[in-house]
Amino acid sequence: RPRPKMRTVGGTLEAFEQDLISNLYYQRGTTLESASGPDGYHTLAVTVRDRLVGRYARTAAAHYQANPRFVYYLSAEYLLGRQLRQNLLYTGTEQFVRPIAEDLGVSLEELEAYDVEPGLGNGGLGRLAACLLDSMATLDIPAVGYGIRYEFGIFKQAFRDGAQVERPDDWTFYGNPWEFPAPDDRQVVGFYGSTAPALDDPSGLRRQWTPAETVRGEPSHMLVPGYGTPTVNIIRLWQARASRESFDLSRFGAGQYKEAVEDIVQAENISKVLYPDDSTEQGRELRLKQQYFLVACSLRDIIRRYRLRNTGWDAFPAKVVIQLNDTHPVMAITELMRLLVDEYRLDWDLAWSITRRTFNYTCHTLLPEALETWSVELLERLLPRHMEIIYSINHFFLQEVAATYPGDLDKMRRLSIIQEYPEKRVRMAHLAVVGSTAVNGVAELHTRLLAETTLRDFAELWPQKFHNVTNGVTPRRFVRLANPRLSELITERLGDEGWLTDLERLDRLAGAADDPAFLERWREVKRLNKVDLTHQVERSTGVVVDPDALCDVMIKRFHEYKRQHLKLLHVITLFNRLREMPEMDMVPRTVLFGGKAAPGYHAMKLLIRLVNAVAETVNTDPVVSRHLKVVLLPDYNVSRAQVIIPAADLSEQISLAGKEASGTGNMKLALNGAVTIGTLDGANIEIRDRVGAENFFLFGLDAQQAVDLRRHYEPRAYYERDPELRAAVDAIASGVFAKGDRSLFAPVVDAMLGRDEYLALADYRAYVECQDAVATAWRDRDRWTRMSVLNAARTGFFSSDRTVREYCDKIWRVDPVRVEPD
Ligand code: 26Q
Repeated sequence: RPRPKMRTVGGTLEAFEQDLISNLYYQRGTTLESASGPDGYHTLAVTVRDRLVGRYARTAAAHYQANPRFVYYLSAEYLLGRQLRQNLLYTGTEQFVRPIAEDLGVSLEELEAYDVEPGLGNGGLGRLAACLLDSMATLDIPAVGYGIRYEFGIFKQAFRDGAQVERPDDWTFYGNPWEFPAPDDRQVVGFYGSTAPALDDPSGLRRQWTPAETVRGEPSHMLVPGYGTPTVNIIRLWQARASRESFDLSRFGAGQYKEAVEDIVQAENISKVLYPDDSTEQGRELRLKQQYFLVACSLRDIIRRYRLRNTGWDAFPAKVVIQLNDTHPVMAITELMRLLVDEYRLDWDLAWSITRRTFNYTCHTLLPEALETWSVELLERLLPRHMEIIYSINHFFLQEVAATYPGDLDKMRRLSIIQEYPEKRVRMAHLAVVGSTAVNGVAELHTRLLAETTLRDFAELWPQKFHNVTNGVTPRRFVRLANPRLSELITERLGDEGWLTDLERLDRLAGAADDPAFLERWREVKRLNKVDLTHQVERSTGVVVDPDALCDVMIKRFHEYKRQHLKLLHVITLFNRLREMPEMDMVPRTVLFGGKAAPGYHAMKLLIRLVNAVAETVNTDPVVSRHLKVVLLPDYNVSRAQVIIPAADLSEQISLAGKEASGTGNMKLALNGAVTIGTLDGANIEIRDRVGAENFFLFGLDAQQAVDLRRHYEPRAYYERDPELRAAVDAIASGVFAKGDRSLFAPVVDAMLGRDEYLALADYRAYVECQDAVATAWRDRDRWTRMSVLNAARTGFFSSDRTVREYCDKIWRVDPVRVEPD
């Protein structure tokens, strides 16, 4: 689709400068002479932000006028990344800021240092939500994102003696200039209490819930501008506040100050902190409270918005489509039923029909331990009415099942929303599938495996419900903002910036892969990006690295299935080879790790210690360190990703096949010209299909082989058969990385030789040989650069714009609404 040319709401440079001075004076209460760094940052931020407000107002007006079908994206997590640069880009004001800042004797870089990243998510799922919102706005899709305004986001990671230590992320300490509080739209949410029959309901399906505790949800919103369009959508974040009754005046009067505020503290704890678990279920009461809090506030807000322009309920599913980002917000299904049946007095059947037509569910995992379940006992206590509703939903659903499969009790047991043994629990994924119109996986393999394994019985019962929507990433943040040098080169070659909103145009770069002059410039861009990264590495770790070395990166949460330990075995193998043959001609490499481990995930925290210990040993070895450097960059987050990704030569995507739902870092790296070494897992498969097998380093078992091997797997056999593998494992066991202490890393060795849950030893030989092929390819500079160019040229498919179009076509059936231009 043709896009209008980028519009500037920036006005003139003079007007921008005037607004800056005025905002400094009236918003910060200070003057140019006495302004501090934070004053400068906040002033710039609100001045840029204000240029989006007009667009937002026009978007809201256009939406009100058109009364369109809206997408409501419900997600417990958003990883938006820093806002300043993005908003400068989207408003076209970056051009003003440089000269003005120069005049004032500050740099944009200095000011940006105060721009805090809202870390309201763990990893891939939260970042995907942010990419989809960016693309929805860019495609003029009427949409609102709903989430939680955690007071503390994902913890900050530091290392002490190589071990991960966590510090709270007090991200709003200096204030957040990007959000608008909307206290008028607050909501009240109940918890606990009891239920009773509704007086006039013979069916018994309508009941009355009297909560024992109430909490207020206060919304604020952040602007989500589209690129190259005046559309500005919002993300609405809820913060828990004590409802007015919580302040116990009688206690306060009696001098019991602590007791008087106890309920306030309780209530406000709900949105206090993001749970830092990635892909492992942590069934905590407070977590369930968070989930219900998000859902209850958001649904009331959705209904409020619906009623601004519509009456009755018949049109509800036509005007409202709710997308559930994994199972975290699935209680929304139950809550909508409760609102419709108990509060708005609709028939059960009508309410159920409306509900099922309204919701869709995206699944992001295959790991059984990541499938959320909540104990019936907890639900009965915290949300008694919702538990009753779940029982009723399940009752009617199982009637349907019994009609389809008469007498098949085993099928009923497997499909049931309630798991009976070893204790009664609610399976949130089952509730999600039963209550949704469409269910989707996030990459082709993932969707296939969902339908064949995790959700097989459902896929058999309702095949038409299942869809694939392969993930994507926004090229605005992950190419244009992260990699301005490459962006300029691409724009120069393609003639305009159209690729930023039509990423498949990158395929026109393929011709340039045979142009030696272009290859030279491509290499130069990569080199300059590597120099930038080198500085950051040196600043944060003190390690000096060579910008001409192969930059080998593995950036993602630490998790066993992702197999950082397999990468480490390769590093140790290179170390052993260099120790054995100091004169060998090895390709110089910098191996960069980045990622956090969940604070309670002890195996991964120990692995982090080991990575740091290996890094220390490698980097201080006079011989080895001439060819090899190993760095674990602390506190990996979106901002750091934006520095690392443009500098990467090699992208490590080495999860055990069948475990990584999709991956999105793989896409960001390929788009920035990194070549992938990877398994046939998640979206790696689709990346390889597009870039071509000759431009992708494939190794390892496929998903079927992994399943087969696991049935009679003996990791020790691999250890005994392969001398290099044995040497690598023995090195860990020997204590060389622990100053001779053989016990410290013994659990890592035991896990490898004992169960080796994710078959790292089975894939080791193939991986090391593939890495040797990488090194050979690297020596041929033009060959490598050609591969790099072709990776970028052929991965335009992985734009989240394409992902959003697919959601629109297959699931949402929404149309864009154009907003009046500036
Ligand atoms: C659940 C219950 C209690 C506490 C925490 C959680 C929890 C939190 C976050 C469970 C899972 C997550 C995050 C999952 C996630 O990020 N999944 C990733 O989603 C990406 C986007 O689709 C995929 O690309 C990745 O493959 C997938 O791992």
